[in-house]
Amino acid sequence: MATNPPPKLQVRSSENDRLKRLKETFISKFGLAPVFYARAPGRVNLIGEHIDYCGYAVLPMAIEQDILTAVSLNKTQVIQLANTNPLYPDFTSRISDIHIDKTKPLWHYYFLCGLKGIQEHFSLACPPGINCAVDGTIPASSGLSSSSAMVCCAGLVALEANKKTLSKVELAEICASCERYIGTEGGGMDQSISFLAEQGTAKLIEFNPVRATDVQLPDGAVFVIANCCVEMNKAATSHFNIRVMECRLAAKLLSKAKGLDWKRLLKLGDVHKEAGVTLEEMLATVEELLHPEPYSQQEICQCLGITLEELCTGILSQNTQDVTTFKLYQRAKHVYSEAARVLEFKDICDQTPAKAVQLLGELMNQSHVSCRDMYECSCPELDQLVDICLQSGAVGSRLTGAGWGGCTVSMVPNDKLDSFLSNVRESYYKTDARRAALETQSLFVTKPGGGAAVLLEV
Ligand code: ADP
Ligand code: NG1
Repeated sequence: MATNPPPKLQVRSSENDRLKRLKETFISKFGLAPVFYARAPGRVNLIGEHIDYCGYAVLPMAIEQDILTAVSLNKTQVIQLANTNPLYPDFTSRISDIHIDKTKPLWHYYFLCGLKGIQEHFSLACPPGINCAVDGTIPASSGLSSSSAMVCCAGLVALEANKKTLSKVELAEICASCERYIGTEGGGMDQSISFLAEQGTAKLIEFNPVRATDVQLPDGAVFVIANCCVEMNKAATSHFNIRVMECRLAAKLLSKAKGLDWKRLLKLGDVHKEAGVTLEEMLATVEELLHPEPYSQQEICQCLGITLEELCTGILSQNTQDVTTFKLYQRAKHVYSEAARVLEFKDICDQTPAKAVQLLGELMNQSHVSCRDMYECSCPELDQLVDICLQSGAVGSRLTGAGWGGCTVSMVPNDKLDSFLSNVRESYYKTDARRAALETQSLFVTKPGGGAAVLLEV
């Protein structure tokens, strides 16, 4: 029996409107009642952006919005998916014919990632067929991890359908790996918090192996999410993977220049560990060994003593092989400085000095500037929204998640919350008809929510 598996909670669909509606959808689609439900939450990352895939700790919390599924099994070994959102068409396939196309991220591929991850983990020769209706409340492609919530929920559905058990940590690790079937080279933050979250506390998530430590956020302020209403689908573009590859190349160049085993090392965090120095010293090393001008493929090959063919097939991902220049200095500076900010944030939360809220806000602001200027993962709408949030009374505001669109997270003193919300509404949402239509789901206060669970009707 696995230790610390996701909980199985008892529910009554008659007392929960959303479950009731989902149950009705399920019955109308499949002609029978679901045998269990599963949910996995999205998350907001408070600080530590684009560093999980470099091996560094991040500091997210689960949000209330989630992917909720109703499930029954079938003996025909068919996977049948339906969705309450008409944007996402029904899908049917034989369970043995699972196919995930990296070039076109259709919604059901995220579900299939989770399913495939569990089937492969247990080498399941003859898994049962699954009927599943999905209902999601996380704004998609907005940095709140709707895709990982889908993968995690599907992983949990497959686990329960096959009567297997795994710990939350094992599930997080499997789901982080299997989401890569869709083509994005993510780091594991989203899947870890989706399984390991607990109501009332943010978490410091560390990797290799995955560990989660409670972080009590200070009284006196709340976190507010605001969506800039620009969507950025990570798997449909190469923005995200280019950054992962730039970090990988920076790790290789730095480790080669330092006489480390550069062929084995893939992450900036591993270079740091092997060098055995502080993060400040790593920042100085970046200044000394990398240059701010972009590196061409040729220069990288020269530095590493490899051919173009070896660079493309041995190091770069499929969708980054055509990229001609890479900014290594800027990306490494962001990663090492952001890793230090996460640790400072955690220390302040632990020690709660008198000015805790102010100090945390400053770290969030520094994080946004670094994401914007060094990592170049912001966009004009996000920058405008961050400015408006700060002018409206937030002590700190930053983009959250992958960026290039999506949400900001702001830390707002309790006594400024009402004026903050009405100012942001007026200055950002009411100025544009499309944004105004999306406002209610785009601007909201959030509190640390609980993690993924199987729900059983009593
Ligand atoms: P995010 O930052 O939210 O993880 P991604 O661009 O990585 O954004 O993934 C968004 C994709 O996840 C959507 O395009 C869709 O394919 C899938 N997705 C998200 N929410 C749902 C949902 N409720 N139902 C079906 N698919 C969803
Ligand atoms: P979102 O915001 O869900 O696109 C992505 C990655 C994370 C992390 C953040 C940036 C995936 C599944 N998620 O999150 O691992 O790298 O960007 O901090 O790739």
